[in-house]
Amino acid sequence: MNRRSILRAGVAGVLAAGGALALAQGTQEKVIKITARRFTYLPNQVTLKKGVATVLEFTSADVVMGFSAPDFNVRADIVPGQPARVRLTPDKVGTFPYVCDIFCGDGHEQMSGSIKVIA
Ligand SMILES: [Cu+2]
Repeated sequence: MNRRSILRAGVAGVLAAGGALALAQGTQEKVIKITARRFTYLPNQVTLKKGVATVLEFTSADVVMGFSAPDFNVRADIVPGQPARVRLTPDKVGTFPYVCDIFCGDGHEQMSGSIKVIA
């Protein structure tokens, strides 16, 4: 290998690394941010696409809340100051409820939302 080809190999290596990084960033999942506060989620309806991995990122604006979507077998504790991430790849089309499953006060029973999954 002469100097020039070593240089080329080095540049190619850097480009390949950059490409891998871009690929990693390109495959980043879709993230939907949801704020929970007594006794609502905002937004309280999210639309996902069947087969597309999505991260729901929950933040609590006040107290400890829960998130439970039994149709997809996912749940999380939402602790103030600590965003809770739930990864979900819907495998069915329809509208599915989710609820707060940690008692958060008078009104907790009404705290819910829905996940709409489109084809
Ligand atoms: Cu609650």
